[in-house]
Amino acid sequence: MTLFHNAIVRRPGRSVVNGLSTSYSGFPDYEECLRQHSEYIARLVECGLAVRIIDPDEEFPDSVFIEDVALCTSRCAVITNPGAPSRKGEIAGMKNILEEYFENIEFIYDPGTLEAGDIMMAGDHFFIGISERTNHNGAVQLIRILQKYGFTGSLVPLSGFLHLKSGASYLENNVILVTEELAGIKEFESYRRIIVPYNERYAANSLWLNGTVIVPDGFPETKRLIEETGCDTTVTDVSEFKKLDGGLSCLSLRF
Ligand code: CIR
Repeated sequence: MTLFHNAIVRRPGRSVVNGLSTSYSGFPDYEECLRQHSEYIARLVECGLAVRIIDPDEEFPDSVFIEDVALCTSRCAVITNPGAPSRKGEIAGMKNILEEYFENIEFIYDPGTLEAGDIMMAGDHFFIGISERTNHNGAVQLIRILQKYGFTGSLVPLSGFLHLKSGASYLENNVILVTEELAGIKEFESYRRIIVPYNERYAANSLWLNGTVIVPDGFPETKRLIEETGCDTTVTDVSEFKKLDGGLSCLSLRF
């Protein structure tokens, strides 16, 4: 079972209201984003993580979704190459920060693109979603890096999801929380799958941290299903980030 000790989060800037979105639920409110972000940090702390908070980067509206710019494993960190043109510059500065925690830092290079929301870690295996943001070249580069450190990786072709973890989360102990669409895929066959009801599919992005699962607020059936697996749950409201297609995991790097 993976234990998590650290998290890195980036405060939302005022520009967050201009983040990428395919949702028609309106612009997020900046003050409410800040409030929800603070609440999210409190949940991480309650799960036993030391949280490093980095300053907002106004130049990049989506930079609060820090998960996408790096993969942090127990043996190395990988700085990604975001597929969204407006997000590429978010990786600046990440090397300096991650060097404080990791001896080994790797990179994904053009023409490969990769956003770490597409990577689901399940022990020493990493599932990599092929999406509009992560291409085959980026995924293959990552698999080679992972193999260098004794890990394995495999591809999960996606359609209809921004990222793999928009539709699936690993809850440790061989359990995957998953949407109906992804529940039947061959790659997940050997796992116990907990299927999120269609009207709660946003909650497929929940976060297992040291025995507790953080669930987005407002998805009671998913919360109940997770509790049935024996995990504790806690909720946090991320409704403002949902307006930007962001889920719980997107808001932090955890290792
Ligand atoms: C984007 O479209 O890139 C952001 N508005 C949302 C990113 C969400 N990140 C994630 O699921 N890991």
